[in-house]
Amino acid sequence: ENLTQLKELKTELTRFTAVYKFALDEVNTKINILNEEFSYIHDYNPIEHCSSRLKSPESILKKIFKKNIDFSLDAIKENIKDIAGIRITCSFKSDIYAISDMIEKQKDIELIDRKDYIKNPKPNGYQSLHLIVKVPVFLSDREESVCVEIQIRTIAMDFWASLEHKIYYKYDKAIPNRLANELKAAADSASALDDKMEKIHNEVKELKNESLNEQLDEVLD
Ligand code: 0O2
Repeated sequence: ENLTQLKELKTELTRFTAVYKFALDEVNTKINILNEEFSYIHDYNPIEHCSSRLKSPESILKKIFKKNIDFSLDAIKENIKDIAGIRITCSFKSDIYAISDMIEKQKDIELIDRKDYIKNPKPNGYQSLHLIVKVPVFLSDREESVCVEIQIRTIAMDFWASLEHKIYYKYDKAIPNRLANELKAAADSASALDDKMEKIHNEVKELKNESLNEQLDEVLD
């Protein structure tokens, strides 16, 4: 009986996740607008890369078992907040906060949760800013508030996270101590690299401004 119930739930889940796809489309459009507008103002793109994914019915089911959640769509909606996921990779740490502020301030976005693993990295070294937001999706006969998880990180943080993810699965989630220490050290180096790159970027910006001012003075003289 459980197996039939599980099969039915899997079919239902496929239908259920459609609304999350619409929410992803909406948030992606918002992010594209912010990126383009930012590049008009600041003369560079703060977003290097943006990708989105829908959790598959299989992964949703796995999470239900892992977290001991009820076999119902309401319980899934309430407890699994990362069915729709967007990952934004930025050039610099300051861009992460600029982008997240712009997203959080939008009138139709409700901030449900915010985890700053940049200010407070995980013990293994993981860094990223995680937002859980709710967006309204307008359907033919109703409006639904849908959760989207947004992970924002730099290229260096993303590089680290993708390697760590592979190692985690390779060792079946029990990484040998020596490797874990090396990974932590690599996360610290990635963070130092981010700081250095941002410092250089700011100096270049300053030089650009100075030379613009000089040119302006010459024209005005
Ligand atoms: P996947 O395959 O990326 O979806 P949750 O388990 O989501 O209910 P939690 O643990 O409080 O609750 O969420 P958190 O801390 O916000 O992290 C969720 C996601 O962040 C993970 O999703 C990963 O994508 C990423 N993440 C968190 N910690 C790490 C880490 O140490 N290493 C790497 N590489 N990624 C991390 P999933 O569902 O685990 O995986």
